[in-house]
Amino acid sequence: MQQLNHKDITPEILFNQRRSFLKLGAASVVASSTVIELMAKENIPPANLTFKKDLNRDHLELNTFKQITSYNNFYEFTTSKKGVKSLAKDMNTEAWTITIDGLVEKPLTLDVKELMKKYALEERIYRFRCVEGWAMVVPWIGFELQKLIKDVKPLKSAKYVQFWTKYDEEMFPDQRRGIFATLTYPYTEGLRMDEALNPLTLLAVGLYGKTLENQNGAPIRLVVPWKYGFKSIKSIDRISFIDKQPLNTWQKENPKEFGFYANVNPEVDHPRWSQKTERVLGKFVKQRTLLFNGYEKEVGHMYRDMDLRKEI
Ligand SMILES: Nc1nc2c(c(=O)[nH]1)N[C@H]1C(S)=C(S)[C@@H](COP(=O)(O)O)O[C@H]1N2
Ligand SMILES: [Mo]
Repeated sequence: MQQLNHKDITPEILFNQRRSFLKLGAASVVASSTVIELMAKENIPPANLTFKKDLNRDHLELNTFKQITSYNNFYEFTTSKKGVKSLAKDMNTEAWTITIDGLVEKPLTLDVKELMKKYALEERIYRFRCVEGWAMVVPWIGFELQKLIKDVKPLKSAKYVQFWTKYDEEMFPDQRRGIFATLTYPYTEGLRMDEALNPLTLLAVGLYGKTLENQNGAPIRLVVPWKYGFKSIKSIDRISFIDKQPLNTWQKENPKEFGFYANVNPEVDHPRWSQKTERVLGKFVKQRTLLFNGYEKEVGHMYRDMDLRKEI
């Protein structure tokens, strides 16, 4: 450890020292060269996570930290994508536990910080596609959900995994609105067991080398890169193993427009708009939507026997 002179102590260092996540070993941060380049250019806050880098074999072009953290869907705060960031500023995620229960041999409740020490973190550079037609590329940091699933030992009867965002009216202004709220809370999502076990399915705790910004679903959120963004539920406090397909929030809200599977598919239009193309944040020209958001090789086998036009 290098001694710090008092003159070296900037407000930034003091701020970071208060962050207990630093205990995870901020000294050794490994980032891909693509990420380091962008960090220098984009004035990205200091990295505080240790992780194995993604080699970015597909040469995906990353969206900037600013783009990813300034245009968000997080209805617990507001439906205004540009408004989430400032409303989420004071969300306190310091003491955050996550409960894993239902049809498992080893139910557990533990602090997210403990979870982050338990599983080696890795970077995953993924395409991300919202059902509304915008898309981006994000360098997430997290660990495969399957690692956690294997440790809690699901029973044979467990066929689905259901996730819940925290319910806390102090934290989330739209939850306080009661019957006038935009959605029914807590926000919930689900995956079939094979989808949950797929190596692409990530529990993300950071992006661009740093713990998640509140607006992106701190301290822990799901990332399912081949499905529309609404499946990637934010700020999770409970994961349950169940035997029946759960109703997810958007399906409950409008079953004609949103389904359980929500696989990205250019051939299946949303009732009110085409899904053939998408707009990447920061670009003016639209690009073609890819089947399973470009992850057909990794996930296509799970849907071979399904009619993707019916099982939306
Ligand atoms: N709890 C919760 N999770 C959520 C949402 C939400 O409103 N509440 N919005 C979803 C939608 S529609 C999208 S596109 C992504 C957006 O993630 P981002 O803001 O990190 O880009 O979060 C998803 N997860
Ligand atoms: Mo979305």
